[in-house]
Amino acid sequence: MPTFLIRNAGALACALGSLLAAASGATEYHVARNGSDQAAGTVEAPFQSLGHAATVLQPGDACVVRAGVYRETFRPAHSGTPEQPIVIRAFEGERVTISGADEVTGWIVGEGGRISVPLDAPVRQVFANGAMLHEARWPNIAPGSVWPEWAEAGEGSDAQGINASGLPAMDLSGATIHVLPGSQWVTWTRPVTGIDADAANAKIRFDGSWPQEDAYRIQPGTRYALFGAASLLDAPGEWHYDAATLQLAVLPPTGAAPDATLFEVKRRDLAIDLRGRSHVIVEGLQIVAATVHLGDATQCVVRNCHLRYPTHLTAADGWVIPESGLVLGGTANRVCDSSIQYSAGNGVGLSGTDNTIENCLIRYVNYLASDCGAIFAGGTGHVITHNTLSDGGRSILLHRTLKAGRITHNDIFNAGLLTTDLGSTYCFATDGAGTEIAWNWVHDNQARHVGVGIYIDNDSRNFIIHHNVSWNNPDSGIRLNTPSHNNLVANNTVFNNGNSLSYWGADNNRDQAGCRVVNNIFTDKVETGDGIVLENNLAVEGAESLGLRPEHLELDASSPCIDAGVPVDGVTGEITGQAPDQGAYEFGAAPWKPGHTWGEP
Ligand SMILES: [Ca+2]
Ligand SMILES: [Ca+2]
Repeated sequence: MPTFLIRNAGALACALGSLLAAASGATEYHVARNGSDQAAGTVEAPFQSLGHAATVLQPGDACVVRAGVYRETFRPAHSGTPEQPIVIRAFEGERVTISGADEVTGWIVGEGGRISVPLDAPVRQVFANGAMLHEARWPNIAPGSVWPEWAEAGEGSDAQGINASGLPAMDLSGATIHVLPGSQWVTWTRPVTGIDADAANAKIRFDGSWPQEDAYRIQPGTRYALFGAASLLDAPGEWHYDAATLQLAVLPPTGAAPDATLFEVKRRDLAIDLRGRSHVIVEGLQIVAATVHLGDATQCVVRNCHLRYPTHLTAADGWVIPESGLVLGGTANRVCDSSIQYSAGNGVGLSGTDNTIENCLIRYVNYLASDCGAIFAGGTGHVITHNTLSDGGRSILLHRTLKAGRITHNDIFNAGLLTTDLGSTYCFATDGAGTEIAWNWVHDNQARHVGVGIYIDNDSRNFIIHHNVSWNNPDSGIRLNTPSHNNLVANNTVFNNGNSLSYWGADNNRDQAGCRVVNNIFTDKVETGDGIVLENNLAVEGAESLGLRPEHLELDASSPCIDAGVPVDGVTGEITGQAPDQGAYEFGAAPWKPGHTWGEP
């Protein structure tokens, strides 16, 4: 089976990188917090900084980092070679953190438990004991959450302002408004220009000059939040930076005594900078408040690394996709056995050619509520396999411009935590050029409106969608919005959704020419257009009669789906019994399971 080979090729390359490095290491340099950059860099006399090690590493060398927090960016001066990669890794069994944040001390305790400190440079993100605090805002966010809370615009709200009920009278100087208008697809931010206190309700003034068509119109009920004004600092765990007085003020989280709390402020975007580098292996590092950049990199590997808060953003601009998360561009790079959590935008921004994301856990993404996801994929030929991808403000795996990709064995859930009309996987007007979406679990889309499992939106073509299980998606398990051409939907198990298979097209476009739907199990409504071939599907109402439930996706011995399928070129793998079965699991074969394999970070 081709997928099996490719999956193992990926794992092999991840492991091979380590072996090569271990075998070839021309020189092994050590770095420790208590070292010296004037030392020899040996285990007995280590360097102190990653920056210094980065200047001396030659092909085949390794940088072995001892326990501690390193507040700097590692950018190797040289590339490795295929036979002699450069390696940076944690010393065996030690916890090494590269942080984009700097420690802040010298707090002055003021009224009401508020503490403050003078800081010259503007502040973007603040942490207390490693957890993000929130820029002073309204409505307040629950402690421990990254998801914005919203207020709803009152009657009379429009592009020039929002009528606010429930907003205490306050000075909003310096505030920004974050708005989720119209159909609640994406958000915009704008500076607040004033507050009109004479109105029956306070009217928050700003320039809402994005297109005010239906989908984006500010109207009664539009969701919004305010942040960035000193007057909004009223809840434990909030902060405000005053650019005039150059003071950072914090209301410490409940129970966080200022003397016993580590406060940090983000100061660097990158922890590991491999832009334009080749054959560098990064292994076993904790990375916080900064990210890893592999733009234009070649055959680099990031393995067993755990990123938290890779990107923080506060400016939203509709459908604009900010560069965010781990940036994976270039050619034949691999990110494996790693985690990425708490990104304002993407978990991974994927571009370039033939890159791999494998056995990763990527979640808590897009709290900015833009069009970002756990993975935002463009480029060609990437392999996205055996990942757990969950908890996003909008779609989870976006493949808007990905061609000839392989999206296999991923567990994808909890899309739509902030916005509407989206897919756990999503593309629009995309030629997949044979992109395969297979052996994934796609479930529990949380969107309040049009929450879809596998969403192939209007004018998309040349996708092969097979052996997926799609359930608990309130709109549809699979959508082929029209026009939809040459898409193959085979051997999927689609149950407990609003519809099993559906479509929508502008002006009632029904064109699904060249699409084929075969060997699927559908337990809900199936709606198709013109030119599509439905063949040999089992369409029955109700999942219970088939024994399907999330904890038991395989067929029962009595299932009518056993041996009820027909062979499909390029899709049917090894079979048991007389013929392929319908649905995603072949009765009697070892059951497949998607997602990462290594547990919690
Ligand atoms: Ca507040
Ligand atoms: Ca069979």
